[in-house]
Amino acid sequence: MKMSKGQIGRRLLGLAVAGVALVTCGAAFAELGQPAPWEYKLQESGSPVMDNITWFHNFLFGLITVITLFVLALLVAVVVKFNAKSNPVPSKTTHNTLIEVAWTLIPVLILVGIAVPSFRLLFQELDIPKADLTIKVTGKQWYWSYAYPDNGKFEFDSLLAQDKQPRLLGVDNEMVVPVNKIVRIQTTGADVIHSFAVPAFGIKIDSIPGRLNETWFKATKVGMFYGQCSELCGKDHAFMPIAVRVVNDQEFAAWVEIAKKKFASNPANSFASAGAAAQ
Ligand SMILES: [Cu+2]
Repeated sequence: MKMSKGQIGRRLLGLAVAGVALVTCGAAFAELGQPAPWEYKLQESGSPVMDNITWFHNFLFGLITVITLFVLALLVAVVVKFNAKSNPVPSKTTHNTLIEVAWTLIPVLILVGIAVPSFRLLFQELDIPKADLTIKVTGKQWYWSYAYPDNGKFEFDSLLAQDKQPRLLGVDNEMVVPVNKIVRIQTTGADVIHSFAVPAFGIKIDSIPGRLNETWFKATKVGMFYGQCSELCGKDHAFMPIAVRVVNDQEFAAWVEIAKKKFASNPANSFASAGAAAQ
């Protein structure tokens, strides 16, 4: 079957329209704070860092699409115009100063254009602003412990709850944080290396025994946000989810009061055991 140029053009246009439709409909698959069926994009953002990660991802994706199509067009032009049949007497040209300067300079400019937002994002992730609240996260085989040293000093374990939804993400005791507050996460490992990751906040940081790593997030939406341990840490690596409940200030204060009492005698509570040892 031979297609005219017009037909090819129309087909390409159709493909492009279908692609754009797919990308726009992708929003329908997104679910705040957790993965969704048929999702193929980043999770919906719930923090300023993730806003920038999403922007940077889309920017690079657009750029690489344009570059790939450009290279494809050049290859097609070479194949069609310069094959032995349509171009029996090849040109003997070996140099073209203008083109050589251009194909050196333009990629350099593109890389500089990528480097600027890339470094800006790196600094935003690594330069921790003044925190409103610090939570110490300890990765253990195979669950997490959360300590709140600023808010009445309590610590508790967070284990996978088999009967809770979403499946394999629900836990017995969620981490609770106030909305629009800067939360500093300090993390370490109690046994092996784990990794504390919550996609919607744009954080992923190794929890290493004997080291204290830091990261931060500012949750900008209330709701539940889920993550998982992201470093292979043993047989139940897949069963130590992270569940973060983002609430308003009053709800957070109320939860702190309840948690202080509830976890006061918790054997996991390092503050309690430190107090007991001192007596
Ligand atoms: Cu782990």
